[in-house]
Amino acid sequence: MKIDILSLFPNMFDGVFTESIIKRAIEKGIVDIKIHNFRDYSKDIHSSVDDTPFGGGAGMVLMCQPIFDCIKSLKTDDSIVIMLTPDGEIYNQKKAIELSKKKHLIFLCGHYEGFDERIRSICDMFISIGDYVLTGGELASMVLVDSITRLLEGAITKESLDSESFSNNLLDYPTYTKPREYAGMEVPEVLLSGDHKKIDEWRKLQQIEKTRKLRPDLLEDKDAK
Ligand code: 6GU
Repeated sequence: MKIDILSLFPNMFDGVFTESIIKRAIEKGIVDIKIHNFRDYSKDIHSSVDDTPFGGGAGMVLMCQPIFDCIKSLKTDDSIVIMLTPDGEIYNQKKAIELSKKKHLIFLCGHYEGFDERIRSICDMFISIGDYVLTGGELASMVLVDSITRLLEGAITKESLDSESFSNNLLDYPTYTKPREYAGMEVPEVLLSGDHKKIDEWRKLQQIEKTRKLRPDLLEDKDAK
């Protein structure tokens, strides 16, 4: 998969893509991530990317030209252009799975200000990562890249994906490692039994009970996946 990220603050991405699973996925050639500063596409002599809003009001508005030109230079027939914006559709695991099947994603990050409304005309999707306000779309795009990359073939083992939270609309079951007893707390007996049928049943039951207790909304929302 190819991912292009348009941002005015490319340095914000340092570290996130150079550690752990994403780092390995890049090294293995599973995902190719490039950050583009759309300021580089400004045709203005001062390299401006924003201006004051028509009609007045506070703040600045990201203008069409640099973003249109940057996206035009990257877009192919296989591309999905996604604007990260607090007024977008709320992101979830179902969306992550859907996006992990695409060939090329282009993420557009805003910062402080809004976008000129006409920029929406060249975007295919509008995504928010939750009902709170971030200073920009950068952190949101990192959340998307992380959650999508780990789903790509070869990034992590298939077993890790099968039982994890939100697959089948259920939260993950509890896990334990050595020692058997720590600070007076024991590992559930069934996990030490060696009876894998019983262990599977116990884990499934734990998933259902945990979800009912912590996230009953997931059991009702068959679409959430
Ligand atoms: Cl995608 N952008 C901003 N600025 N704030 C957000 C968001 C995105 N998602 C949640 N809050």
